[in-house]
Amino acid sequence: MLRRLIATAALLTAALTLAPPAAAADAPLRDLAEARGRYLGTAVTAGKLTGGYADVAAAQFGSLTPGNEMKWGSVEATRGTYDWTGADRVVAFAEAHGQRVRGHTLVWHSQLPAWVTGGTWTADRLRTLMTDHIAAEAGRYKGRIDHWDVVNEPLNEDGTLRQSVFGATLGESYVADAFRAARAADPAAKLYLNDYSTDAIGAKSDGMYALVERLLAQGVPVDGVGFQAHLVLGQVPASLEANLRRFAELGVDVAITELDIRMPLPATEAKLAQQKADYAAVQRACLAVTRCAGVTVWGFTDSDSWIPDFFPGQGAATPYDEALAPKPARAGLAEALAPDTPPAPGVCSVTYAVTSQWTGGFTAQVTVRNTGTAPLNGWTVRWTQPAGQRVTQAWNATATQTGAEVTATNLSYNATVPPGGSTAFGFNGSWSGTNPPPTAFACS
Ligand code: 9MR
Repeated sequence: MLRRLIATAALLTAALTLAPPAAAADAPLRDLAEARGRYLGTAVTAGKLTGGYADVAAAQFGSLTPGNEMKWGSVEATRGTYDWTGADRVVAFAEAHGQRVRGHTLVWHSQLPAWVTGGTWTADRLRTLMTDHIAAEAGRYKGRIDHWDVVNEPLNEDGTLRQSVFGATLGESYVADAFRAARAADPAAKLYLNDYSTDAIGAKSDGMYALVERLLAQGVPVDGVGFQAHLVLGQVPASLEANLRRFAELGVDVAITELDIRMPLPATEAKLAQQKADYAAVQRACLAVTRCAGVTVWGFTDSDSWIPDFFPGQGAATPYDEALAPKPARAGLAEALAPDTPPAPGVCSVTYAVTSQWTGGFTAQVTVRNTGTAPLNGWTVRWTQPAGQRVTQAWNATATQTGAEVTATNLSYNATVPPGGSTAFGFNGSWSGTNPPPTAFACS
């Protein structure tokens, strides 16, 4: 048979990039989170749970936290007189919409009734007041609360015990007593220790870590640690994920409990884009740690955020604007929660060359190059024969042809192609008339 080398080989490239599923951005955040085995929650204000506010809260979030309604000062402003109106409303709303509730909070130095802060208490008396309060509140909602923030903000910035009325009067033992009382009142609830400025690895989170270690060593029923994550634009701590992980490795769950990301007003497109990246980074840090149960935003709309009151000149800290329109931050959460893309990003290119041609026959070499950043674990190249050519024999790949369509897949030994690497396969084909190269390749 006469073989003739073709001097000019036909070279073609084709690349295919897999895009994230288009539907993910529009899906309710609560469903996206649920599909990843987590919850996405929000703090709410009971009195606002009507109209559009209620619609977004119900549709988008799988967990609700009463922003203020379960605090001691809200439920027992007058000693012995309980007002559960706001708390009941949030719990009933959540139950009506298939949502969980994070109870917030049983023991905190702030938003206490004046009669507690103004009183003079012996250690025994204060301890009993505290455990009675826990029994009353956690008991009322027994079986209906997913997580309880049992003790909120127990630490100073340097990681030592805050000298609140509880810390100063009772020492660290109040934390253990609070958890034991909460377990007795509602055995099904996961019991959390919650604080702010513990998001990064540092003095305060080291103090929290040591506290949790001591509590667990004493058999105190601490189930989880909450990281409030009241963050500043562009300053998601680089150590957030590692910090969550080290607590998880102690044997407790972790959660982001009060996420908001504030910016100097006015909000600009650039600041909102940064905020989107920041929200996504926090969500991803939680997803990266198996024991991170979920993320709660501290208010889902800028119209219901504490930031402008506490940080004059700052705001726009939540994922929805004041008119309940989703901001880029909402898309950041959705994108981070979108279903996992396949491990190989499917980015490859194809080079095709006819290396020899003779009357009625030809040999071609096809090179698959991985242009992505992750290994290709198996590959498929598809093309259409433009002029009736037929593949008669292939090597280094399995090639099948149906009509004009050819599909070539890897063999076991050349399935993996590292980033930047390539692999080649060849085939013999038949032709008549002309033998033009395929015009495009799909590679995945
Ligand atoms: O969102 C709450 C706001 O409405 C109250 O005015 C404020 C009073 O301190 O508390 C806010 O919530 C806090 C939460 O209970 C504990 N972590 C810090 C939160 C922001 O201050």
